[in-house]
Amino acid sequence: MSAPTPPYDRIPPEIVSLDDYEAFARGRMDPAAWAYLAGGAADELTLRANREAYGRIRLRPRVLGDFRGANTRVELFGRTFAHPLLVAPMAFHRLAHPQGEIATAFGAAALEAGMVVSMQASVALEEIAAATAGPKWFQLYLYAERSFTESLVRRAEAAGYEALVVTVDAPVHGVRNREQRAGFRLPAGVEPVNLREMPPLPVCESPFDPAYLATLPGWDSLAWLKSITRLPVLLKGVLCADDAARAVAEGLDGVIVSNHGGRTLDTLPAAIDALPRVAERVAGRVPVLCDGGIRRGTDVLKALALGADAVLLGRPVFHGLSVAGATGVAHVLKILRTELEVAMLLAGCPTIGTIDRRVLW
Ligand code: FNR
Ligand code: LAC
Repeated sequence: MSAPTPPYDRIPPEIVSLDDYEAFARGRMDPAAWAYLAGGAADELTLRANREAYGRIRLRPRVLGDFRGANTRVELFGRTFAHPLLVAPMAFHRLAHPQGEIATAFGAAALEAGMVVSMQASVALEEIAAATAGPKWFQLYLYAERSFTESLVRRAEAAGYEALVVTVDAPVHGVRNREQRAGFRLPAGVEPVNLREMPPLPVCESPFDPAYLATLPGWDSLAWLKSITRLPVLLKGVLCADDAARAVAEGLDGVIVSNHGGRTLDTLPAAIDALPRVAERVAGRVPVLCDGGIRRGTDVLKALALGADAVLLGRPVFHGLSVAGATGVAHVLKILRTELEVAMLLAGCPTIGTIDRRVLW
């Protein structure tokens, strides 16, 4: 595995969109690490669908609106965010940059973006939290065994994380053929450092091996988690309105509509296509967030119009990190935020609260 190319100290001026960042990042990362980052499950139909679905939605412009006091502020769990863009949890940022999640945290904080830190981060969760004052949430997977999870939750609470995000759509690694063909392995020096004390999961040929099945969490695991923490708990990886309704009924504090960036079960629908029914069922009782394929301010506007309270950005953050470290992450978020403002202005929406289905053609 080759080390990533050192980041630019000046952002190339021809980078003006998130896709430009992807094109620059592709040539800079090790090919196997790129396959891990960019790839999805199986034939990558869901990976592509996430983007194609946004492209099919048409916007409806409005002219000559009154925009005095216009802003992109949103409130989530009692905190006001300057805009509705958060960094999605992603493992191993050190694949893209020697400082890994620390650099990402600086970039996010510069743009006042919330950051969701992955349990599989390549830097200690305490160091990431301490690096900036920006708001951070902690993402984790649950297992039947609870004592390690409890210790992780206590660490996240002590470090100042403001919410827990439990990812439920990946109890098993997806069939990641691109990753397999590239022979991706973590390079020396990049590891999930927060999981050093975790009891190892059994190595099984089949996910139906009883030893593996014994590790899987259930709704009771979420009830338990709620019982041991006062932090809001969001469920990430919900596409089905029935699951979202159950989450609300179980007392969870938010849902994230996501197909894991097309990385788990191929041929799932695009996240944006699943969002409306989830949002309708949740009916404003808890925040609904959405991720997958968001690359344009117009995509953000569409997600908000179809019921999202905020959105998360995955791979483009990694691209920015690879190209120009913290500055690249900040620039990615800045591009998207400015595009969102342009789209809001042209669609006649001075505030996030005024965005609804009327912005759709
Ligand atoms: C992810 N994702 C993810 N999700 C999660 O809950 N925990 C994790 O550790 C990871 N790790 C991870 C690594 C990499 C390299 C990628 C690309 C993605 C999924 C992520 O949070 C998010 O759902 C998607 O990336 C969103 O789609 P886009 O924006 O990448 O299209
Ligand atoms: C992934 C795991 C880490 O998507 O969630 O690669």
